[in-house]
Amino acid sequence: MAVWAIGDLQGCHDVTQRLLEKIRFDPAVDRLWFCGDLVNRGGQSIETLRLVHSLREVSHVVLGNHDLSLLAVSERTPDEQRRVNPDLQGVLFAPDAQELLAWLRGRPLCHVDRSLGWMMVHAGLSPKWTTQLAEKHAREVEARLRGDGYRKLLKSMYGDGPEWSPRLQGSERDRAIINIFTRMRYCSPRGRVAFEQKGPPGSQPPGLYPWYAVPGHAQRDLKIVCGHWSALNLFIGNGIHAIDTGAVWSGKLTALQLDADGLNVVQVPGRDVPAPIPKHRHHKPRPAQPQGGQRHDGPRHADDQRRS
Ligand SMILES: [Mn+2]
Repeated sequence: MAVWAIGDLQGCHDVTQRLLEKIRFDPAVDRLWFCGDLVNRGGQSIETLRLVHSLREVSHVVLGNHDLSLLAVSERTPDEQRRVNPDLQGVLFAPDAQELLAWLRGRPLCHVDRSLGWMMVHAGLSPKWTTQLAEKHAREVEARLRGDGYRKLLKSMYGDGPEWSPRLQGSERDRAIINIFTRMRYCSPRGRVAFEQKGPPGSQPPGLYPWYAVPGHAQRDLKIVCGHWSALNLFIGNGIHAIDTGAVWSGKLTALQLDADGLNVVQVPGRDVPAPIPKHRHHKPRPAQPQGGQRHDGPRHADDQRRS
């Protein structure tokens, strides 16, 4: 029996399969924690989503910014959906899209196992958030994502502001919570997220800190495993294990064993080519796949780049 956390898949299905083989994943006894961004850019988003969905009884998944972006696009008109990149269109126009997206929308923003001693989020926590506060705020948004008003939430979630305050209400509160859980890298001591800063620590302007190293941040009683920040690479320190090692950017895909006594990290090489910019998509020969309604010939816009 082993519990493994796995970094950002980003539509890299074959890489994910190789990692599951390398850790000898056995669904009869082992469990998986996926730290979000299952889709986008890897070219195999629909296959990746089907794979994780097929493992849903033995897995926990938290939502990443790319997953939420896919959900938001899925509520737009077919004409608008044909403007996103072919990888996401492969999900949107798949025959089983509705089932997969309904399942994805039901995933949480954070997952906690207190007996195991771990919390999983995609990006980060606000400086003042304990693990208990983080859970509380995640549950607020998750209830709305699963409720009747989810379309409104998906429409209003875009935007960088306002910064988090416990006094926020309505859609501004939801947006601030979503931005912290799914887009955070650097922030100010007061918790203002610096969305434009994506480089490794040391590259940020004065007054900004990695979210886990903000002076005076809340004490946290669980270890935190997260993804999202590929420039950070595999980072272990300050109570966090960051495991987005850039599989989609020809880095690695990382598995971290959560129930091991010592550190047990298993990695496989990521995609063998860097992800192309959308209009120069790499056409890798792949087995035939169902073409039911899939469109790969529409105009291509860098829609997915907005929330990288
Ligand atoms: Mn991300």
